[in-house]
Amino acid sequence: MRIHPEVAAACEAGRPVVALESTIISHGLPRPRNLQAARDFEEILRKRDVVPATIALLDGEPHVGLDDAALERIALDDSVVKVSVRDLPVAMATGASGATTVAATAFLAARAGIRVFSTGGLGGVHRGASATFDESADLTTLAGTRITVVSAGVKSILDIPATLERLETLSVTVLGYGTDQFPSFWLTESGETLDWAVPDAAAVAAVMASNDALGRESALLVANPLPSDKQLDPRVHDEALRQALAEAERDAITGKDVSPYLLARIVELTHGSSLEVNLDIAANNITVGAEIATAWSARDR
Ligand code: PSU
Ligand code: MN
Repeated sequence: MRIHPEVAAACEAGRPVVALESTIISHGLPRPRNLQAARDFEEILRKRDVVPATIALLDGEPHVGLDDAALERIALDDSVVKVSVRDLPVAMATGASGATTVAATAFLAARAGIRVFSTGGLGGVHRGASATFDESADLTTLAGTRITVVSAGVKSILDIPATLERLETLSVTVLGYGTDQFPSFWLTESGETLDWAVPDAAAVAAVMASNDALGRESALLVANPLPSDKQLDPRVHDEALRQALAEAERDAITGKDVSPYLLARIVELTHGSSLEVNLDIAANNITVGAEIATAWSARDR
């Protein structure tokens, strides 16, 4: 694993670092906007004196912290595959290049000593999972990985109540950030209420410290909704979702292609408005990730 010197130095000194995933860049956002977004995400952190660590696999080598040429490859190179944790050993052995999912990013970030990771939306339990067994490895990986993940809940393409049930089963602590309402990514609320809400980043850092004191090797999930004046129009959302789900079924999309397919269709069906909301969400989660990493680093010393 190659840790960028800037990231290694910050981790060593206990300065704030936030990990970022790369599947959102390669498979979650359309080109060429994805490359600009990848650069913007890192800039949000740098402006707050937080070191960004975008994670990906380049020519079989896991990289924690990418330079601009690497960001460009992840964003624009067609040979970049989607890599979850189980794909890592094969991709490494065969020299493949890949963009890491939430699961693979969390796995590598934790091994590099990074404590905070911001993403857009976590994977979860797909609709119809009781028949297909399609549940993202994001959930089981977080159950055994000591990292704090900031996410705008999970997308409404998933079964949200089932995802929350699985997080409970897997003993992943879920904290609402400034709210007890679990978001559904493009929408501020999902209708699901959480047991725990925290007011700010210092409160998240306190929970991280308690989790460490207990010796638990499991993730904290910070659910961070977009303010309601920035959410996608719920009517536009509901119609696009209905149609995208119907088309995925018609086209018999399965396995790891399901999430990218639905995400791309929803961008098209909302004429790009879901994309703008998606970018706002990622920026919002990265900002909160910066606050948490900063609060954690202040507590550390
Ligand atoms: N959900 C999103 N945007 C994404 C993804 C999920 O709202 O970009 C990506 C993430 O990288 C996540 C992965 O880890 O899809 C989950 O894929 P799967 O359901 O195949 O595990
Ligand atoms: Mn899946």
